[in-house]
Amino acid sequence: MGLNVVQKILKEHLVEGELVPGKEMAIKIDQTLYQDATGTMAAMEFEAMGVPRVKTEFSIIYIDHKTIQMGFEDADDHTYLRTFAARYGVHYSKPGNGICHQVHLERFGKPGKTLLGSDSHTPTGGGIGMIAIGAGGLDVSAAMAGLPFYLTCPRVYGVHLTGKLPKWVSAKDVILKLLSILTTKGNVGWMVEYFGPGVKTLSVPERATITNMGAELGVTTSVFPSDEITKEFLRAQGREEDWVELLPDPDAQYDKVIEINLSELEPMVALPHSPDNVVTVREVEGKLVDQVCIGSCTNSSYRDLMVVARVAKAWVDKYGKGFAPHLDVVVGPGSKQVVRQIDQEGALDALLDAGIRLEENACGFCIGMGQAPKNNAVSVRTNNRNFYGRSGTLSAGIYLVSPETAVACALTGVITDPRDLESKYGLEYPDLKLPDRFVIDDKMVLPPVEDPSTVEVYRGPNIVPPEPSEPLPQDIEGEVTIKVGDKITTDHIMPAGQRLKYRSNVPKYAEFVFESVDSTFSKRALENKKKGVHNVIVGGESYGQGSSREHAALCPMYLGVKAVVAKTIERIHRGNLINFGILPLYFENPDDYDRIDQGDKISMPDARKALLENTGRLVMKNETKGIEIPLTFNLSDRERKIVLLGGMLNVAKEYGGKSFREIEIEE
Ligand code: MIC
Ligand code: SF4
Repeated sequence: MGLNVVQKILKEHLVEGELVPGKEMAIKIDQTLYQDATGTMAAMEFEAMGVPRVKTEFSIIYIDHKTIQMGFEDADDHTYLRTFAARYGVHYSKPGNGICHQVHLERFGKPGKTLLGSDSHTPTGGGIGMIAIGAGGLDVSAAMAGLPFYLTCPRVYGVHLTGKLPKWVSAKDVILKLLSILTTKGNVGWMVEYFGPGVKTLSVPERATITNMGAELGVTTSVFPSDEITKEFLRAQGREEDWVELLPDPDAQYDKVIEINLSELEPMVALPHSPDNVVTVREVEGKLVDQVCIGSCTNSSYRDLMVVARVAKAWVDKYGKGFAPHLDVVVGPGSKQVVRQIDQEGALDALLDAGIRLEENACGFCIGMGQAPKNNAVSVRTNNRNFYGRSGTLSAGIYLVSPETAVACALTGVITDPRDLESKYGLEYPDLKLPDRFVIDDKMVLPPVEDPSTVEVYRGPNIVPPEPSEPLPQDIEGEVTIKVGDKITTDHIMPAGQRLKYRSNVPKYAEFVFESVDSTFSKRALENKKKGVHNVIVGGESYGQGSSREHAALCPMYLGVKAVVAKTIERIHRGNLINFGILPLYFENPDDYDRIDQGDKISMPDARKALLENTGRLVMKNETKGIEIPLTFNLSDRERKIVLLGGMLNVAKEYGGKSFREIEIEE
């Protein structure tokens, strides 16, 4: 039987297990990336592994998240990462060079390779035919140390693309459409592969927008084939030699096929506060807009900003006025290459002329690093997440759209279907071609030094290495310290924005766990810990969706959380919980979620024994209500050992270098 692209790359990289969907397998990782918000903790974890030099083909650290630098912390962290990189054989992309996923696609990604990144939007690399996966920092560090990456062998959704996008409709509308079909729930253990005649109508930046926001589906990654269009893109980046052809076999199979006819799509928008809350722009048109933000790793490419600039210029030329006077239009380009390229073509000037606020080439507004909108604002953005509170203003609503829709809203001041720019305002849709040669300038990427002994790793006062946790106790005895609802994201658990500067300092950052949900949580949990009372978190569906930040497990671990009991838990977060010794448990009967409340005293007798014997089940006694609630767990042998030992930090400390098969666990 023929293979699809996912199977081809996985087969080529398989080092443990088999390609049987649903089973744990391990793959070799060729490339890794850290960014600065997850990278400091991951780098400390790498150092704890005692490996002198990275063992991957290529590893890099990007400084793009923590660039606001209000205080010494961020700059201290950058210096730590720069010296760490030089010493351990890692490339370092300086602040100002661009957003990790955009730069990686332009300069370093290679079709057919595997990439593991400590950021959930690493799947952007799927736009050039890589298997690019987001994971917790510890997993990425382990890959840098030469260990394979463990994952569930995926089932594959084949998205069959036919037709061609109409004018004013773009790649963002494709992924919003898919989010409306598959939603953010229930896709754990799946990958997405795009195939069919529509594929060749999409450029690499468009494909990358689609694979980038595939992260919001909760799938492990998304991938496009590597074809002539990929080759053209790499040639324009001066790296044609990195191209290999990678197409599905003619008789390739998919576990489920989804049909999307590109010709039938129309402009879409994800309403607050979830990326799958998708309707057509027509359904909400006319709503007054307070802010428009264009950028983020989803939509900040040359292609995206050129479209915005051309449309804005046509408007200014025709009507003699710029963006609507009452709103702010923020543009955050994806990379230095993008800025230089659009500048050479006069598009930067056109944007400034229409009245943008130009942001640094960084994550910026997307992660709440500045540009918090006004109270109750309608903020229209081209990024990928509109989770509650993420923009920095709790009462604001974020509307996720394409660059075409964003510029239409910026010009008219209300939510506008961009097709109206032609039918009502007489503008033409720009006919855009990617350049034959992009501006190539890697001066802001520092290679590692030849002789590591010449580098001293800088550690400022903000760098506080994480403390390992204790092994899993025999009985879990404590309370439900917090009960939350469905779709709790890692932004709810561990806020970013203003709090990002504490990413390297767990005791300090832990003060903000669940800040936007219940600001008393952290204090209550710490008091319990001091009294020897175990903390348990109860969640609903899709607990831990969104970002890869391992702090959403690491800080709860520090506060003495021993277990999360939920209806479902998302993939990256589940991996992070295990890595930090927190037991992921599921309600056997989802209705039992309603039989437990915050503050209930609970116990899980013989929890350790259940794991040792791998029973797959244990009972939670709700002492307050006098009832028993059956729970399940589903852990591989490797994962059980990690949880029993209290997390990967303990494993690395006590068994560094040993394979999991050799580790014997005491009762
Ligand atoms: C995000 O988009 O939420 C982030 C910030 O890029 C995160 C990583 C982080 O929290 O540092 C992600 O997507 O993994
Ligand atoms: Fe940065 Fe936003 Fe992309 Fe995350 S989603 S990497 S914060 S631009």
